[in-house]
Amino acid sequence: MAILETIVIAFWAMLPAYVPNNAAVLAGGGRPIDGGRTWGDKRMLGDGKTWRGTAAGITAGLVLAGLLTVLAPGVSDATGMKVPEFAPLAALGLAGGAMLGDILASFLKRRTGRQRGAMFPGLDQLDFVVVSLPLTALLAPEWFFNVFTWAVVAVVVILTPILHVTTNMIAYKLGLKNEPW
Ligand code: CTP
Ligand code: K
Ligand code: MG
Repeated sequence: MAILETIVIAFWAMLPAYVPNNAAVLAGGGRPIDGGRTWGDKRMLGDGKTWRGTAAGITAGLVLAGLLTVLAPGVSDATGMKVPEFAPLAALGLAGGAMLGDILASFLKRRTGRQRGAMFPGLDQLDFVVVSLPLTALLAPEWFFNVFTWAVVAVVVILTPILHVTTNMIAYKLGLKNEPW
Protein backbone atom coordinates (compact mmCIF):
# COMPACT_ATOMS: atom_id res chain seq x y z
CA MET A 1 0.00 0.00 0.00
CA ALA A 2 1.79 3.11 -1.22
CA ILE A 3 -0.30 5.51 0.85
CA LEU A 4 0.26 3.56 4.07
CA GLU A 5 3.98 3.53 3.37
CA THR A 6 3.95 7.29 2.81
CA ILE A 7 2.14 7.81 6.12
CA VAL A 8 4.62 5.64 8.04
CA ILE A 9 7.61 7.42 6.50
CA ALA A 10 6.09 10.87 7.14
CA PHE A 11 5.38 10.06 10.79
CA TRP A 12 8.80 8.51 11.37
CA ALA A 13 10.65 11.35 9.64
CA MET A 14 8.74 13.97 11.64
CA LEU A 15 9.14 12.38 15.08
CA PRO A 16 12.27 14.46 15.92
CA ALA A 17 10.19 17.56 15.12
CA TYR A 18 7.09 16.38 17.01
CA VAL A 19 8.65 15.44 20.33
CA PRO A 20 10.39 18.77 21.19
CA ASN A 21 7.08 20.55 21.87
CA ASN A 22 5.99 17.85 24.29
CA ALA A 23 9.37 17.73 25.99
CA ALA A 24 9.27 21.53 26.39
CA VAL A 25 5.87 21.29 28.10
CA LEU A 26 7.22 18.68 30.53
CA ALA A 27 10.52 20.44 31.24
CA GLY A 28 9.51 24.09 30.81
CA GLY A 29 9.86 26.75 33.45
CA GLY A 30 12.53 29.09 34.72
CA ARG A 31 13.95 32.05 32.87
CA PRO A 32 11.98 33.19 29.84
CA ILE A 33 14.03 33.60 26.63
CA ASP A 34 12.98 37.23 26.28
CA GLY A 35 14.12 37.90 29.85
CA GLY A 36 10.81 39.65 30.49
CA ARG A 37 11.52 42.28 27.84
CA THR A 38 8.72 44.08 26.08
CA TRP A 39 8.48 45.68 22.67
CA GLY A 40 6.03 48.53 22.78
CA ASP A 41 3.49 47.59 25.43
CA LYS A 42 3.72 43.87 24.72
CA ARG A 43 6.10 41.09 25.71
CA MET A 44 8.46 39.94 22.98
CA LEU A 45 7.84 36.22 23.51
CA GLY A 46 6.23 35.78 26.91
CA ASP A 47 6.74 33.49 29.90
CA GLY A 48 5.74 30.39 27.92
CA LYS A 49 9.06 30.29 26.00
CA THR A 50 11.86 29.38 28.42
CA TRP A 51 15.52 28.45 28.01
CA ARG A 52 15.00 25.19 29.87
CA GLY A 53 11.99 24.15 27.80
CA THR A 54 13.77 25.00 24.56
CA ALA A 55 16.97 23.16 25.51
CA ALA A 56 14.99 20.12 26.69
CA GLY A 57 12.94 20.15 23.48
CA ILE A 58 15.95 20.25 21.17
CA THR A 59 17.76 17.61 23.24
CA ALA A 60 14.74 15.30 23.19
CA GLY A 61 14.45 15.64 19.40
CA LEU A 62 18.14 14.90 18.87
CA VAL A 63 18.13 11.91 21.23
CA LEU A 64 15.02 10.51 19.56
CA ALA A 65 16.58 10.93 16.10
CA GLY A 66 19.61 9.00 17.34
CA LEU A 67 17.44 6.24 18.80
CA LEU A 68 15.36 5.94 15.63
CA THR A 69 18.53 5.75 13.55
CA VAL A 70 19.81 2.88 15.66
CA LEU A 71 16.44 1.15 15.66
CA ALA A 72 15.59 1.74 11.98
CA PRO A 73 14.74 -1.61 10.42
CA GLY A 74 16.28 -2.48 7.07
CA VAL A 75 14.28 -2.64 3.86
CA SER A 76 11.09 -4.65 4.40
CA ASP A 77 10.93 -7.84 2.33
CA ALA A 78 7.17 -7.58 2.04
CA THR A 79 6.83 -3.97 0.95
CA GLY A 80 10.29 -2.80 -0.07
CA MET A 81 9.73 -0.02 2.46
CA LYS A 82 12.60 1.62 4.33
CA VAL A 83 12.16 4.21 7.07
CA PRO A 84 14.86 6.90 7.07
CA GLU A 85 17.88 7.09 9.32
CA PHE A 86 18.67 10.60 10.52
CA ALA A 87 21.80 12.46 9.46
CA PRO A 88 23.00 14.63 12.39
CA LEU A 89 22.24 17.89 10.57
CA ALA A 90 18.81 16.60 9.59
CA ALA A 91 18.07 15.86 13.24
CA LEU A 92 19.23 19.35 14.19
CA GLY A 93 17.06 20.94 11.50
CA LEU A 94 13.98 19.02 12.60
CA ALA A 95 14.37 19.47 16.35
CA GLY A 96 15.83 23.00 16.28
CA GLY A 97 13.37 24.11 13.60
CA ALA A 98 10.43 22.85 15.64
CA MET A 99 11.46 24.90 18.67
CA LEU A 100 12.30 27.94 16.52
CA GLY A 101 8.91 27.74 14.80
CA ASP A 102 7.16 27.62 18.16
CA ILE A 103 9.15 30.63 19.35
CA LEU A 104 8.41 32.63 16.19
CA ALA A 105 4.74 31.75 16.59
CA SER A 106 4.78 33.19 20.12
CA PHE A 107 6.41 36.34 18.76
CA LEU A 108 3.55 36.66 16.24
CA LYS A 109 0.98 35.95 18.95
CA ARG A 110 2.34 38.73 21.17
CA ARG A 111 2.53 41.19 18.23
CA THR A 112 -1.12 40.47 17.46
CA GLY A 113 -2.11 41.12 21.06
CA ARG A 114 -2.64 37.50 22.13
CA GLN A 115 -1.78 36.70 25.74
CA ARG A 116 0.35 33.71 26.72
CA GLY A 117 -1.65 30.53 26.15
CA ALA A 118 -4.09 32.15 23.73
CA MET A 119 -5.12 30.04 20.79
CA PHE A 120 -4.04 30.88 17.24
CA PRO A 121 -5.71 28.26 15.04
CA GLY A 122 -3.55 27.10 12.15
CA LEU A 123 -0.38 28.63 13.51
CA ASP A 124 -0.53 26.51 16.69
CA GLN A 125 -0.75 23.30 14.67
CA LEU A 126 1.73 24.03 11.91
CA ASP A 127 4.28 26.56 13.23
CA PHE A 128 6.92 23.90 13.81
CA VAL A 129 6.40 22.29 10.37
CA VAL A 130 6.73 25.63 8.59
CA VAL A 131 10.16 26.23 10.12
CA SER A 132 11.56 22.72 10.64
CA LEU A 133 11.13 21.58 7.03
CA PRO A 134 12.85 24.57 5.36
CA LEU A 135 15.61 24.56 8.01
CA THR A 136 16.23 20.85 7.43
CA ALA A 137 16.25 21.41 3.64
CA LEU A 138 18.90 24.09 4.24
CA LEU A 139 21.08 22.13 6.69
CA ALA A 140 20.80 18.67 5.10
CA PRO A 141 19.50 19.15 1.54
CA GLU A 142 20.45 15.72 0.23
CA TRP A 143 18.80 13.94 3.16
CA PHE A 144 15.75 16.20 3.03
CA PHE A 145 14.91 15.86 -0.66
CA ASN A 146 15.50 12.13 -0.49
CA VAL A 147 12.98 11.65 2.34
CA PHE A 148 10.49 14.49 1.90
CA THR A 149 8.87 13.81 -1.44
CA TRP A 150 5.79 15.91 -2.25
CA ALA A 151 3.62 13.00 -1.11
CA VAL A 152 5.38 12.89 2.27
CA VAL A 153 5.05 16.67 2.67
CA ALA A 154 1.34 16.44 1.85
CA VAL A 155 0.85 13.71 4.47
CA VAL A 156 2.77 15.80 7.04
CA VAL A 157 0.56 18.84 6.43
CA ILE A 158 -2.58 16.73 6.95
CA LEU A 159 -1.30 14.43 9.71
CA THR A 160 0.41 17.06 11.90
CA PRO A 161 -2.67 19.09 12.92
CA ILE A 162 -4.53 15.87 13.78
CA LEU A 163 -1.65 14.61 15.95
CA HIS A 164 -1.15 18.04 17.50
CA VAL A 165 -4.78 18.41 18.53
CA THR A 166 -4.86 14.84 19.90
CA THR A 167 -1.63 14.99 21.94
CA ASN A 168 -2.42 18.43 23.36
CA MET A 169 -5.89 17.26 24.39
CA ILE A 170 -4.32 14.28 26.18
CA ALA A 171 -1.68 16.49 27.84
CA TYR A 172 -4.45 18.84 29.02
CA LYS A 173 -6.54 15.99 30.44
CA LEU A 174 -3.46 14.66 32.24
CA GLY A 175 -2.94 18.10 33.78
CA LEU A 176 0.39 18.63 32.02
CA LYS A 177 -0.78 21.54 29.90
CA ASN A 178 -2.86 24.58 30.84
CA GLU A 179 -4.87 24.69 27.63
CA PRO A 180 -6.13 21.91 25.37
CA TRP A 181 -4.39 23.45 22.26
N1 CTP B 1 7.55 25.71 27.03
C1 CTP B 1 8.81 26.21 27.38
N2 CTP B 1 9.70 26.60 26.40
C2 CTP B 1 9.36 26.51 25.10
C3 CTP B 1 8.09 26.03 24.73
C4 CTP B 1 7.20 25.63 25.72
O1 CTP B 1 9.13 26.28 28.57
N3 CTP B 1 10.26 26.89 24.15
C5 CTP B 1 6.63 25.28 28.11
C6 CTP B 1 6.04 26.47 28.86
O2 CTP B 1 5.85 26.06 30.20
C7 CTP B 1 4.70 26.66 28.14
C8 CTP B 1 4.28 25.23 27.87
O3 CTP B 1 5.51 24.56 27.56
O4 CTP B 1 3.77 27.34 28.93
C9 CTP B 1 3.29 25.10 26.74
O5 CTP B 1 3.87 25.49 25.52
P1 CTP B 1 3.11 26.44 24.49
O6 CTP B 1 1.68 26.04 24.37
O7 CTP B 1 3.94 26.50 23.27
O8 CTP B 1 3.23 27.87 25.24
P2 CTP B 1 2.12 28.83 25.82
O9 CTP B 1 2.23 28.85 27.30
O10 CTP B 1 0.81 28.52 25.22
O11 CTP B 1 2.61 30.27 25.32
P3 CTP B 1 2.37 30.95 23.89
O12 CTP B 1 1.08 31.68 23.97
O13 CTP B 1 3.53 31.87 23.77
O14 CTP B 1 2.40 29.86 22.86
K1 K C 1 2.79 26.53 20.68
MG1 MG D 1 -0.03 27.16 24.01
